[in-house]
Amino acid sequence: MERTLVLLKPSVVKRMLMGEIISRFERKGLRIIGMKMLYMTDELVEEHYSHLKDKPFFPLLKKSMQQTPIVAMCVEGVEVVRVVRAMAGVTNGRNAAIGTIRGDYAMSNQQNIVHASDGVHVAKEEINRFFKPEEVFDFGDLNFSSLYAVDEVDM
Ligand code: FUP
Repeated sequence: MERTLVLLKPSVVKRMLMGEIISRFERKGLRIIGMKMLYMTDELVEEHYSHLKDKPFFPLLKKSMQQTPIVAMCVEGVEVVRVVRAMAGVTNGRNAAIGTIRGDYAMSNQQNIVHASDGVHVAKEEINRFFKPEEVFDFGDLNFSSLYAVDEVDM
């Protein structure tokens, strides 16, 4: 089953919205199969946002990601990469549709609540960046029958 990486950014921790954001993924029917709180080191921010390291806003972005620990989650579901990106909404919270996470909780481009992997290949890389293999758990088909039709899951 497909997996993706979600980060709850420091603004979520500071605003005490962790439970609220996590519950949105659970309510959707996505399973959290790995979760931890950690400080992003300089190296981790630079690797994670390497595609942005030459942008003028990178120092500010880096600082914003290091204000508090973040919460990293490995989330599982059918087509979960696409579904979670849709749940997150577009990058800038002011432009994100109401009903999306960024649209409902963010007024900023940078303080935009969540990071979500933007492709299946990228998701694998990002999960490995934040989790050791033993920190991601395989629950098997626990409650798939209440989440999917039998022909939608490949177990
Ligand atoms: P996304 O995939 O939606 O997280 O968007 P990007 O990878 O393009 O952006 C990564 C982070 O850079 C986002 F958290 C927002 C931040 N950013 C800025 O701070 N300023 C900008 O002008 C653009 C992006």
